[in-house]
Amino acid sequence: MKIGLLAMSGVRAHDKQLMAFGLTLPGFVERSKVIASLPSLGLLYLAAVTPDRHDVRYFEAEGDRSEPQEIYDCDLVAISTFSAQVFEAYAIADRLRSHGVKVAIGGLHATALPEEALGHADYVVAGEGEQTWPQVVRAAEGNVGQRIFRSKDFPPVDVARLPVPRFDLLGDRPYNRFTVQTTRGCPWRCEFCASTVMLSEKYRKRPIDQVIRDIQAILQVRPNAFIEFADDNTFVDKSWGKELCRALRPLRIKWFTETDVTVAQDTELLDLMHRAGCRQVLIGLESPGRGPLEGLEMHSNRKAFWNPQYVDAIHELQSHGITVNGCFILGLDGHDNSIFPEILDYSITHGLYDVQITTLTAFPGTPLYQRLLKSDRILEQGRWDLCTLFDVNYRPDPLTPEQLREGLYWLAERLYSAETTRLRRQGFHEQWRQVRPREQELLPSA
Ligand code: B12
Repeated sequence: MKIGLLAMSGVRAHDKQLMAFGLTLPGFVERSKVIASLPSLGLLYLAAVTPDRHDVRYFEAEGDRSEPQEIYDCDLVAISTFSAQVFEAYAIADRLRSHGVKVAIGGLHATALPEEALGHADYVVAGEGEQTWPQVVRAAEGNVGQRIFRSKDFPPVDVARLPVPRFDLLGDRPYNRFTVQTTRGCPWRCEFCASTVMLSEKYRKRPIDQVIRDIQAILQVRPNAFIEFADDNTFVDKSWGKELCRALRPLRIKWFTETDVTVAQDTELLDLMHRAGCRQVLIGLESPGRGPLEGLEMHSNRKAFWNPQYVDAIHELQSHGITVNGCFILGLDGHDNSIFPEILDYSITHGLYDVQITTLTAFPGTPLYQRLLKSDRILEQGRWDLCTLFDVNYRPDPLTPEQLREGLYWLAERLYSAETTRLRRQGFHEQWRQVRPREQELLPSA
């Protein structure tokens, strides 16, 4: 069979005012350009487990959100989608199916709402795809009718036996970053989180030699690739993290990852991370003060417990030459109008090199969604297209939706202005300069 893998690309937001000015600010544009061009790692894994007898091609939905014409030559198309662009994905699926192309849909949204997705697909996969996809392919070959495949009904995916994602399928598309996973999942459970924790309960670390093998495969197709670890939380296990960094160092790559604030407790790890090419860590700080963090991490209230470490952690990381991308969620319970100037001030005072502000978003399948639904706080049910992390689709407390929106504009305009960006980054350079003279060999080359 001819099999097409279709990724939805780009960044989304529906709020016109935000699009008109907020998202055009230099700091935001810079980050969206960086992230908008990532290929879909999930689909490249599916390609790698597709039986050899099939002809597999990778596609991306076009800039105008439609599918490329060549995809109509396929017998089966796998569409990977998050919530924000799921209606676009469904529309593409409907068009393909009306032309006789079989469609399979998977990814985080289909995992949360497989029955909904089955309204637009021949096959839906809930959960990880490595074990289920070959069965989907077999079902399509045998003309089996519509079906939901749930990964929990198959043997669990063994991350020690993952194949090399088929980076070679990407051709010469102009990606500036490539993703690799070193871990899957996260041992903590934040109420709002809709990442790979939804695919499997367990936190799993991959064998380090296989992570290196995958990066080498990327370097073969793009010798200067910047690597982004598509992990939820890389450095939970500090000794394993040190081994990972020791193995990464000879590759002389530069990389970015997402992790929690405890990474900063181990200065040996920070040294190794910098020497191994870590240029930025993204950390979910969520809120500058402790109050709104209470209860957010549901196992043992970790977010609130870690809050007093934030300032030292930012300083430790940045004085090791690793920039921090501090993420704040606007509209957590307890946030009032003072949260907007507080984040602005905090980001400048502590020299956050990059800052990400998003509005609290109730993704389907999350405990947050259940809680807000029960208390009648979702504004428009089923508006998955508003799950962009920028649009407001719930009643915050004590803010009104309008105040939250206005606050987001107010903060975005100031936080990402050229002047604030300069001030924030100056903070990083000062922290880094304090140690630089005795650490000459660690100087970041970019
Ligand atoms: C890389 C990334 C991107 C890339 C995506 C590239 C791509 N086309 O896949 C870019 C930068 C484009 C991106 C954009 C957005 N993203 Co993003 N992104 C991530 C990130 C960091 C990693 C995702 C990843 O690679 N996971 C690893 C792979 C292996 O897992 P996977 O894709 O889920 O695939 C597995 C299974 O789901 C399944 N599977 C997936 N698809 C299919 C299809 C079929 C047919 C089958 C059988 C199986 C299957 O099999 C795979 C292997 O097991 C996550 C955060 C995180 N740490 O996880 C956020 C995340 C996925 N993004 C998120 C969001 C909200 C967005 C945006 C909406 C932001 C915005 N305002 O625009 C946009 C969405 C628009 C879009 N085009 O998709 C949310 C999604 C939440 C949700 N449940 O919907 C996340 C979880 C971050 C968060 N803060 O919550 N993102």
